[in-house]
Amino acid sequence: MYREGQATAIHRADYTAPAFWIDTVELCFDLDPAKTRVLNKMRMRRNPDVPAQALRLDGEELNLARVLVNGQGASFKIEGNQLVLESLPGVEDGAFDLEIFTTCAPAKNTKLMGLFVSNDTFFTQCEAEGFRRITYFLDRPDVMATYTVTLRADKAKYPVLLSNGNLVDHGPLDDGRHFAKWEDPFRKPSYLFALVAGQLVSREQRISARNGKDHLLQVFVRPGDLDKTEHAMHSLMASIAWDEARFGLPLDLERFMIVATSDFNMGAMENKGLNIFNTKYVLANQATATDTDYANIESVVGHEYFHNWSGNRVTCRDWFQLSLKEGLTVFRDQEFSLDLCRDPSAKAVKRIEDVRVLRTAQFPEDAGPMAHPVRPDSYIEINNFYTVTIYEKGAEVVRMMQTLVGRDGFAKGMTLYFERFDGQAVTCDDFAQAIADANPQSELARLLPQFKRWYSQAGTPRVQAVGHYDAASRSYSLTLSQTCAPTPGQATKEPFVIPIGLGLLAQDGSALPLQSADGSTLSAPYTFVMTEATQTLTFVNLDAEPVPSILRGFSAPVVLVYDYTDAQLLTLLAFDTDAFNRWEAGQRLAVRSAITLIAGDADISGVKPLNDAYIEAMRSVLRHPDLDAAFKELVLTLPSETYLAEQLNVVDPQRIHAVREAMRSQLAQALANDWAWAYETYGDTGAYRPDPLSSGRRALTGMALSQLCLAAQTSGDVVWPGKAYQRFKDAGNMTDRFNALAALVSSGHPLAAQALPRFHALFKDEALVLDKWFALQAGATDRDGNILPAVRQLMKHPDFSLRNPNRARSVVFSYCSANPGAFHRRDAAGYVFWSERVIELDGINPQVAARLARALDRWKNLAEPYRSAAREALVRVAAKTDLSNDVREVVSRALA
Ligand code: 0A1
Ligand code: ZN
Repeated sequence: MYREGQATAIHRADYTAPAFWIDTVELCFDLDPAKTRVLNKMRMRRNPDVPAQALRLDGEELNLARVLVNGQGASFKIEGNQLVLESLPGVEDGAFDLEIFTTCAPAKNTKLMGLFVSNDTFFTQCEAEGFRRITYFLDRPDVMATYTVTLRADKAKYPVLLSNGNLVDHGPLDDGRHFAKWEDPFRKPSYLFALVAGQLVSREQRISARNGKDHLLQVFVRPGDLDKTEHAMHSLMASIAWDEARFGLPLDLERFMIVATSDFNMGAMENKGLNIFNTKYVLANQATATDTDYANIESVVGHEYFHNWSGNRVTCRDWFQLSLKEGLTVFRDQEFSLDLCRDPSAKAVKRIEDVRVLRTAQFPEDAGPMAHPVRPDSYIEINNFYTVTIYEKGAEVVRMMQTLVGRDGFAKGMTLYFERFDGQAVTCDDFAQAIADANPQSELARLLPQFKRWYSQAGTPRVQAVGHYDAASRSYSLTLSQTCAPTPGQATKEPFVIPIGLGLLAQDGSALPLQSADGSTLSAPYTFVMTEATQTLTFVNLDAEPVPSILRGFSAPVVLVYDYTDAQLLTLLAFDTDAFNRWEAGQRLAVRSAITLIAGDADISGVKPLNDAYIEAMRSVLRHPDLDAAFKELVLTLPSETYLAEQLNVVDPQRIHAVREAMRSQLAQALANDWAWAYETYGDTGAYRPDPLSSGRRALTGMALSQLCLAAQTSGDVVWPGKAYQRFKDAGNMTDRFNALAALVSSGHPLAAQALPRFHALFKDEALVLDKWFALQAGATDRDGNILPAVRQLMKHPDFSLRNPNRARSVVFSYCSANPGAFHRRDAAGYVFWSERVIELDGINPQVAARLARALDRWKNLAEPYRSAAREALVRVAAKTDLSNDVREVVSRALA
């Protein structure tokens, strides 16, 4: 394949409006896996605001048969991936019809972009630039048209024919074929186009909205999967109700469809009225899905549904504005899940989980070679910018806006945003301006230009806090300083607007009122809005030095540096009224013990990294009568190896792994009786329901079992591994069954060798469960380098295929991206495996290959010999001449 010379960067500053508009599109498909014929008839007109120029349409891997302008043959040329029409005779001022006939080969489409086939069913994926793989088009989000789509296909093989909008006609054709005609009344960019054709069945639900309008909701799956659609349908109904109630945003379509496919590059896609989902985020029943799966389905169904307003009704002007829809929609799905938690403790758990993702995935991105602002300035391949920065950091930026204008003020801002921009393609600036304009008296309105640095400056700010208590004046001052390290292309940064949730505790743990020097009492919860490089706050009427609780609720996506004493952290862990900081105090204690050992050069074999105070604190949390199981599980989970690595300038992954494992096994042994107590206390959760409370109990029970099996490894106890095996066999739901299996596998117990084949045999026809089976083994704790050979073996398993993204992720990504202790080998064999897989995958699916390529993003921080070996592996990949732009961009940035 010829790929060289295509890789040119696109810059945000170069944006110009399109030279032509497309008002209507009529598409007609003759669906055939080997050769699908596409007739595309567009009503177009020149954009009078742009100098007259040739019409350039994007197209990729298409066979062009015919081009007609106003029904007449027209002259055209092909330049690279563009169809160019220089002269459009007689149409200079007005509108014209352009008809294009092309064919494409869906069965050969392994990239899963454009029109592809999965399990004999046709699907499309058009975001970001997939529509050009279906027909020649102005494939950019600011060109919005209304679509009429006719699908024709063999009726026996493809009984269900779906596209966006409303079904307006259908019927039989000759030769056993049939057709369906769909009309989408809403103007949309091409990336929201979709079609599906195949043998599918659906769960249906009719609902009446508040305004009395009736809607048909459908969840389409393969026959046999219908018993796994109830939760997705409930999640969809809950999403519809929530968006009406919280933001006054109704469902605007008569019909809303979700279709599941097992071959999908991402989680799901918000095509107008026809969401296409990875099966992972639709299918669930208690026998096959875990509590985490249930929670993910709820939030992804919500996410795609919420895009109907934030993304579809108001879309992005260009792909640099991607976070306009993604950051906002992640914020919305997070709020949805939070609002569904009735209990404050469950809300805290959800917030902690979201922050954990941000800190273990986005913070490293923001500190590495792929760092980019929430609104990037340039890219080579847009597919590489569907990142945790655009999504999760983007959501934090929206969250800070809500903090600055208040919950009601934010809702007003959203209303104004949709009033102003409905039906348009707009920018991040437009969004921020609308939120500020709806709240003219707010801090956001006052600070808007500075606040928008969150969109333009990359990197995670560090906020250093220093406290000083003055006994004579009974006052406490807190000096805050912010800095942000350079990122690629941005050497210096201006100060950010940083909302900092703040409280003070007395040494006995009680909450102290916040009194400022002028004598006024600040109402709780208090948020200080930091704007300068350095600022000092003073609080008075304090009898002793207080314990500061800073960045409550993780009020901004920053690293907080404060030199807490162990005693202060223990006070926060035991008493802070802010659940986030309570959890954070436990994490800080664990990080501290780990880092001291990791960064030193003492021999660590047989070491016990945790001190008694920490262990006793963990015991109190575990045995606490009032804390929820889910919260306990979070507190007792040690910081991940990835998070620990981020705290170090020079990373020795094996030392990190060894220290963390030592901590885990120390906790297992020291708390053995308490784990047993927890297992007995929480182990029976009754009839299965995936609600936060009982999920939390299962999570804690699973952790207890895993710790008890780990302790058994040292003590030689056979009882707990035996109980784990029993639970594995008898469990009434996948969460308990999988946790029991994982306990055996992660402790390296011989019973795992019996349980694994049994699990495979039980679920050999359940692809999503097999993914878990593969992932568990590829992600297992390394013992003497045993994981890499196991992974190579798994790739030879008859159920393995690199072509299926879920399966590739379950083996290759679970090893390379999620198992640092096994991947970073002194003999560099992990990196060799990685480079082979990146190259192999690139020939199949560049998007997935480029994600895998990112596993070595942080190679520059590695200690020797890892650093040199990782670099060599990157160089080996970069040396390939026919790499995709996707992988090329990632490895060149890594090596720059
Ligand atoms: N907009 C989708 C994410 C998505 C992006 C690209 C895709 O192409 C393979 C697929 C999905 C979302 O945010 O859910
Ligand atoms: Zn999204």
